[in-house]
Amino acid sequence: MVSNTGSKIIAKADELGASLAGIASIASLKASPSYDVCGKPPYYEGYGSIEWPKDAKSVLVLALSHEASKPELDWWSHMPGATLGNRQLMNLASNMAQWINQELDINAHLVVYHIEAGGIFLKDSAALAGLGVIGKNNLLITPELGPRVRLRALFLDADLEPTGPTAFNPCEGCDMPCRRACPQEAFRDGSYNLPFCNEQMAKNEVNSVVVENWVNDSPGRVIKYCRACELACPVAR
Ligand code: B12
Repeated sequence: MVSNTGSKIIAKADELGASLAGIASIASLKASPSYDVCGKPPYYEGYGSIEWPKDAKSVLVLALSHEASKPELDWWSHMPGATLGNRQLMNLASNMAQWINQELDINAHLVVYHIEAGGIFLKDSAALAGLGVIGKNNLLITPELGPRVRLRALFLDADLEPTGPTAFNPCEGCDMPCRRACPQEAFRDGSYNLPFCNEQMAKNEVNSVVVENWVNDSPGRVIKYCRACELACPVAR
């Protein structure tokens, strides 16, 4: 059961344009697999020790649909927010924070994107909030939109009842087209290998393209980061 305050928050997120929303506790995030590997070699030394605001007790996770038919939402460029989808999510998060602060007397504050800058593990948060589960492609898979979502979050200085996790289990019995689709074979060892994935991201950066009619009808240079493991997922397609 979601608390009354929690359901009001989720209903408001829905009204303001979130595709999905849910609540997780900071305590559960501190017990999550990502928290455990943070600061540790071989990949995550750069994150250092994680410090989140000490009054934050819960996180509100917001998801926005990134359907394959709207690839431009995901194109990265030098503009505030970097992608059109992330700009929408930042606006949504900021409108939600304002509403929660004013209407519910709960202190809500924006979470930065990057973990090393004080951000949170958005996939773990979303899984703990019951939006979906972490799939074989190492992405959050939701029943409604598969992995084709982008995430943002707010810290809430209130102990709200979590909305997850969920028993959804889409990868069971799947023959993993996501893993076969990877151009770098980043799953060749049976789990996600970050350096291989990073090689693909670096290639995508070198191959940035100019798009006509980008922001304000002007041409702009964009990076189309690889989404192969995401777009190959059959869930909700
Ligand atoms: C750094 C980063 C990258 C780096 C490194 C990726 C990585 N996996 O470490 C690079 C640039 C390579 C990258 C690539 C991609 N990324 Co990225 N990335 C991030 C970022 C900023 C941090 C991720 C991170 O370091 N997490 C912490 C580490 C420790 O987690 P992890 O290695 O991914 O895996 C942990 C979890 O899976 C967890 N876990 C496993 N099982 C379970 C079960 C439960 C119950 C729980 C709670 C947790 C859990 O344990 C693992 C660690 O042991 C997040 C945004 C954010 N603030 O979270 C976006 C994010 C994860 N990326 C995203 C996306 C979409 C991508 C790409 C598809 C590229 C693209 N076009 O955007 C690829 C996909 C790669 C992949 N298959 O994982 C989305 C994911 C959306 C989704 N549906 O899941 C995010 C959330 C950003 C967003 N805008 O919404 N990314």
